Amino acid sequence: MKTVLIPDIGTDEAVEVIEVTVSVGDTIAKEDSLITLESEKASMEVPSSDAGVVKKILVKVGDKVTQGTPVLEIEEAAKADAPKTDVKVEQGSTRAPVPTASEQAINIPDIGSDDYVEVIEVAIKPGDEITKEQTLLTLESEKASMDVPSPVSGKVLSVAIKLNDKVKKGDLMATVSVTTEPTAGLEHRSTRAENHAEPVAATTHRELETEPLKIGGRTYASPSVRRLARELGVELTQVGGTGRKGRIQKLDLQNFVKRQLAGNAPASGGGLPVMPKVDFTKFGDVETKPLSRVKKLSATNLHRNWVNIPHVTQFDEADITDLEAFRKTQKERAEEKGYKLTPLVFLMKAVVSSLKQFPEFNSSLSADGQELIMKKYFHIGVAVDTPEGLVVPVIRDVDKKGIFDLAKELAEAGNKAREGSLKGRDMQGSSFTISSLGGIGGTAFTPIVNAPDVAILGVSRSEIKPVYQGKEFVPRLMLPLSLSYDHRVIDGAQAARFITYMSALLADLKRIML
Ligand code: CAO
Repeated sequence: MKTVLIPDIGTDEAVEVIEVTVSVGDTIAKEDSLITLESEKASMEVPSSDAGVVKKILVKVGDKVTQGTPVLEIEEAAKADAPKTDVKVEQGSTRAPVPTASEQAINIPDIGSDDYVEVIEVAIKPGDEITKEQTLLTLESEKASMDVPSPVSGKVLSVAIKLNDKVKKGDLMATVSVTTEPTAGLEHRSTRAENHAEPVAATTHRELETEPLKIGGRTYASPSVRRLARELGVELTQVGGTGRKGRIQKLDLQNFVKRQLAGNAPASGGGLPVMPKVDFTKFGDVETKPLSRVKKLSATNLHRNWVNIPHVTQFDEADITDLEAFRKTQKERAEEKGYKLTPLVFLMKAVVSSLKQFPEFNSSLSADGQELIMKKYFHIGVAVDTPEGLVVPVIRDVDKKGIFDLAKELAEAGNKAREGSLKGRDMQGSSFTISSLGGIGGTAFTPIVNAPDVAILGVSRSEIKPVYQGKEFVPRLMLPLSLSYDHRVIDGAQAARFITYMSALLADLKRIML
């Protein structure tokens, strides 16, 4: 057994794990990406130093790691060469004329390698006013992308580097007329002051040359673009990249925001009213906590869905007295195998039967809103509550699976969600979503449609209620259902038929088991 450690990531500071890209049981090759890290200045993928089978994952999303932190335990495959961490040496760098004594030279900082690295974005031009820490350019090697921030504020006099140049530590980037005191530790020479930018974390972001950029898939963007996207609340998977290999550039992001504002602004102009900034300390003691990455991501999605989709929620109650009696007879069988048989698996089956009966509920609206894309598959998203926030793993082909298989898959997906080890693809491709709060409580709620789905079923806690059956009130176990739907696709009558059909199914054990 071998423990894979975090390699030198170019900084001693702890960096956050934002994605775990492997699972226990995966067979990995040397240099396969294991996790993604993100600091203030860099995002980076950590490649495996060895090949083998993953036996244990020792980090989770949200953990802070440094060089030497154990990532995985693997059972080693055949001994392989050490990973290649160097970038290719290509042509020499472009050099500019030596600046005059009144000018401040800014050089390429220590980038964690002595080799030449390509300039993939130049963010300044002569005449620009720049501030300290502003990104001047972005570099990219075979395995790393990094922003180079300015160590000073001032006015750019000349730019010594152009797009696609190959540069290395010490090369002149730009000359600046400095308006603030340069930072301590700058090199000064007799004829000029030479100013090295702060070293940024060297990254190991390896790009898959053959994989085109996909909506919902992996996005390529420099740390500064990622930061800007976060500040603007833009999900990068929504933005088309026009850079090399689909890389999202600052201009792409700006154009995306402009388009969104133009599209969403009401006829009267003005867009959505902005929330006021409130100083809560005026009212008492407060503590400010950062939102988790999962919370920030789900906040963006939920807000987008809330403002774009005209929601209506239809309520009903299903009589699950017989179903519950049956579940209790089967519960132990599932527990012997190590998982729980909850009402949720029966609901998944009932949902699929209802989707077959009412196919519009198993569709998506095309991006231009002109067509309905009818799905022939039945992949059900299940909202899972985790300490980091809400995630929605997708259980595939529910129509083809029995209740015990579904219970097992649901338990595995829930565990992965709580460990933070779900991969992007585990959360994609749903055709309908269930959000069950039945294990917690409450009588009803109005879930937000999980676009591009067109409907979502909210489930609350079942309760014994008196139900009038012909001559008398009879105690029955009633399950509250809340069906939210996109009113552009589904009419109220259809929704009422769907939920009535589903309630009837749940009340009839024989039909549901078929
Ligand atoms: N009525 C009564 N009891 C219910 C119930 C219901 N509708 N649903 C579940 N229960 C019971 C279960 O049977 C279980 O009891 P036992 O252990 O005695 O069998 C208990 O409640 C706990 O269930 P659970 O929550 O662990 O399991 P689940 O399969 O019902 O749900 C999961 C799994 C992952 C969906 C759930 O853990 C979860 O995270 N729910 C929150 C989802 C959420 O946050 N949604 C809001 C999103 S915002 O739209």
